[in-house]
Amino acid sequence: MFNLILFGPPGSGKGTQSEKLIEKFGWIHLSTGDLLRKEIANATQLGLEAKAFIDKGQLVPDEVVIGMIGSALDANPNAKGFLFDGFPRTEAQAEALDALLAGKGSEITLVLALEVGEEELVARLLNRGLTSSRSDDRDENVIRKRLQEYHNKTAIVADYYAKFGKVARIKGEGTIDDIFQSLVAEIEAKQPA
Ligand code: B4P
Repeated sequence: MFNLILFGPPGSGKGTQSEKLIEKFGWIHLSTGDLLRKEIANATQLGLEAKAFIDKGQLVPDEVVIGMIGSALDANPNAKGFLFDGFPRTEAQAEALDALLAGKGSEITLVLALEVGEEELVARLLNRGLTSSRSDDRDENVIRKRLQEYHNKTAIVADYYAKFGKVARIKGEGTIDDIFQSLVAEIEAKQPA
């Protein structure tokens, strides 16, 4: 089983590249952002609680997202691989993911970390906010809070996996297709096509 984490700050292209990668490799796409937005759209109790954090640019509590990922893994017992998009976002989430995968006799294969400059990230997210229904993309203060959360709590996740030699850093600026080709090259080096 190939288990890929697509890592990077908000707006680095995780969602964009994930769609292309799952089409090419046929893995199950697990985006905690998408799962949370589905709960919000369905007005569930979990969704209402998550919305309060997301609208302030804060991370949702670990136990909520870990529970969601655990259920999604159990729901796909025959997957040939998983693409984790926007998860893990804290060291506690990374440890929980490792334990969940170990329980299934598996592990993280590769972490691809997209690197994009801060002002480019803000510009991309504000631009998406003009057309999407995402409330967290409309206010520059909320976007900057998300970036601060990333620096304070999420950036260390790449260091955590680097200790195991699993991280490749990819330049996330340029055309979507060029970045996609760089990601594919790293994946195929681990798993010949
Ligand atoms: P996410 O849904 O994960 O959203 P995101 O970090 O903003 O990135 P996304 O993947 O959507 O954007 P992308 O870079 O593809 O999280 C939203 C919120 O949910 C978080 O703030 C948090 O509150 C909560 N949450 C989610 N997971 C959590 C977890 N594990 N723990 C706790 N809380 C969690 O794209 C951005 C824009 O850039 C798009 O408009 C795209 O078109 C554009 N773009 C992409 N590539 C480009 C390129 N090469 N050039 C120009 N533009 C590009």
